[in-house]
Amino acid sequence: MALPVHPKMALSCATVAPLSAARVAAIAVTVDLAASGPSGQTGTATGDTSVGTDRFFGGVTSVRGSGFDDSLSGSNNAANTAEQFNGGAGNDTIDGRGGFDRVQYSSFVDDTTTGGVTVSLAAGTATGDASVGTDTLRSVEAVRGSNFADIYDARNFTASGTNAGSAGVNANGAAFNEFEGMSGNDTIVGNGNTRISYQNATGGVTVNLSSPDASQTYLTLTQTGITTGDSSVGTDRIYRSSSRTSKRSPLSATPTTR
Ligand SMILES: [Ca+2]
Ligand SMILES: [Ca+2]
Ligand SMILES: [Ca+2]
Repeated sequence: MALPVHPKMALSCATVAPLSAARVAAIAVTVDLAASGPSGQTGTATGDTSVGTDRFFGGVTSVRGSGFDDSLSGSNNAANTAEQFNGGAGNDTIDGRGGFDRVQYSSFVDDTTTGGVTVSLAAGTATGDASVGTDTLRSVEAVRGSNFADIYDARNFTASGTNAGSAGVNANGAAFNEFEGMSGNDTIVGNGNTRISYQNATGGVTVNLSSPDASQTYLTLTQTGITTGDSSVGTDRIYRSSSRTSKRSPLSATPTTR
């Protein structure tokens, strides 16, 4: 026989952690991973009575927002670490602050992203269907896409501008960034310091950064490279601005450990 759950207990369980609370929040949440306070507090999460005011004391590096318009802010995390943000539905504002910060649109656990996402990294915008909304990105350097066909455009992504990268720049001033397309046939435009990632693929991938195909276009760009893999990857096409004079690949081959 199932034991009755006291309403107070149910509410308490739902408000223990900002990560789980966000799933049941009735209104947007504001999470700040750098809201220091008494007794060593390192961050806070606030919302309506479905969330309360949660304080945490270190060790929080990932945030899952509510289905509403959330405000999620990171900290100045150290080199070779990453902070991760999953805004969910709603028009979210995500500010990674310093360090390497990733927004996620993948359906890793029980997320419900139902369509592809279009990311303009320099402009700091990520748009999708109602399961994604229109998100504002600030100091965000990495995107984990949806399991659908995403568009990732990192052209003109530098250490200054609307969405400024804070994980280093190369000699041309292009800020380091990363895109992991997950499933779906994704479209990728690098900035000359872009890493493409397949770390969650369920099989090997074949990447050819020099595979031009004039029949494949994105806006005014033609394909310069391609990745193929199993259903966890799809066929991802890589493009480079036709106005570029450099023969450099738009994608970085420099291994890093972020
Ligand atoms: Ca949200
Ligand atoms: Ca950060
Ligand atoms: Ca994808």
